[in-house]
Amino acid sequence: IAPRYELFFPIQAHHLDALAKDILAQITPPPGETEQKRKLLAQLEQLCKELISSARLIPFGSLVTGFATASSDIDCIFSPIQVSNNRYVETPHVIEGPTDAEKKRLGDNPDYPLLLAQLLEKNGFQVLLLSKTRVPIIKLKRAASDSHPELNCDIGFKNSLAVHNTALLKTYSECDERVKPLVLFIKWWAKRRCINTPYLGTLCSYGYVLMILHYLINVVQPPVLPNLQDIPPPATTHARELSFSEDGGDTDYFIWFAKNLSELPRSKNTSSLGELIRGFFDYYSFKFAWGNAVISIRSKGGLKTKQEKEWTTANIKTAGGEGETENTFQVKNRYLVAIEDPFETTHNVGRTCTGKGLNTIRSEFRRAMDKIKTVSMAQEFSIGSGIY
Ligand code: 3AT
Ligand code: MG
Repeated sequence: IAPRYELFFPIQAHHLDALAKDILAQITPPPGETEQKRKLLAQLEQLCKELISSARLIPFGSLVTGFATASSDIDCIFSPIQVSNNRYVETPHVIEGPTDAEKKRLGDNPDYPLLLAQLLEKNGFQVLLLSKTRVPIIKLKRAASDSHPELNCDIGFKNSLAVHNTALLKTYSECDERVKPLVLFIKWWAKRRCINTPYLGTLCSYGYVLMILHYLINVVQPPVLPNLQDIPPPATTHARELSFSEDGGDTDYFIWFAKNLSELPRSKNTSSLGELIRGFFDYYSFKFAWGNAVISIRSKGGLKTKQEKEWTTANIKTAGGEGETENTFQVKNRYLVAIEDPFETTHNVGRTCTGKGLNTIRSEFRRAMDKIKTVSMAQEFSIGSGIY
């Protein structure tokens, strides 16, 4: 079957290209939507200033990277207050914190997320405050009306690394015009096939983006993307651009990546979007070693092994209560899907995937490959079908 299968490839890619472009036209947010989301964020920021006059909402995620689909939420971080060791403290390096008068009005160690949640609720937003998460999150919703569109927004109280990984993703997207459509298409497919729900055992959007970047940097030949983290920083680079350490934390994250794209050579790869989509599905269906490999886009070659990273079983320690011994739980699921965060290298972005989730993801990849083969042949005979 193999040679025949290869023979069909140009036809498959051609049809897939047309299909992907058709879908992209439907899922790309209408013109002005990003602007509208930014306006909404500015309005929300204005409300936050009622709490602290210097308050800012710093966006990250798909609103900044450009990987937003029409249904994407707005992700942002509240500044200048963040949570640190269960206390609310001023974010380091922020020039303006609460004024003395504001501190006096708010009292000692105020519960900022709660105060902000109350303020937003008073202003007509549907508010859900998640305070049991590692860092509190306010989930905001507002239904569409004549005067405003629907709003879905998450406000976090600490996640400064997300601002850096967002900048990395945005820079990769600016390296080559095929990155964004490929990401949007795969995100659309993953959402539609229900394998993009971390809390139900599958992978987050960010994980899929890292899988795509690994494919474009290390797998497809010639590469579509350079490894921006593998380019040495110029000697004049400021220490602030090299490493970042969270307030209260003792880890330094190496956050450097090349940003001056005009100095990098253009990719020699001339593949169409359809060819890249097919190659992506093919790689994760048949070639990627799910059981043993760790995706590490910051490393040369893009892969590590689970043994090398000691990502086999995780031991979770819980402090025992008074008079009790400490308990250690072995968590086997933690590294089933292993995707190293490009900056926080101890963090597995794929940790949300359960055994069942992994099986579903893998069979969805193979299903997509099957459909790609069938749809190409079907379209040849004008039967019509889709990979969805
Ligand atoms: P959507 O368009 O909202 O689906 P997105 O790119 O905004 O896609 P998310 O809302 O899932 O993705 O996440 C927003 C950002 O938060 C992306 C990344 O900078 C950070 N992030 C998300 N999940 C993780 C994770 N598991 N580990 C580290 N950073 C993460
Ligand atoms: Mg988002």
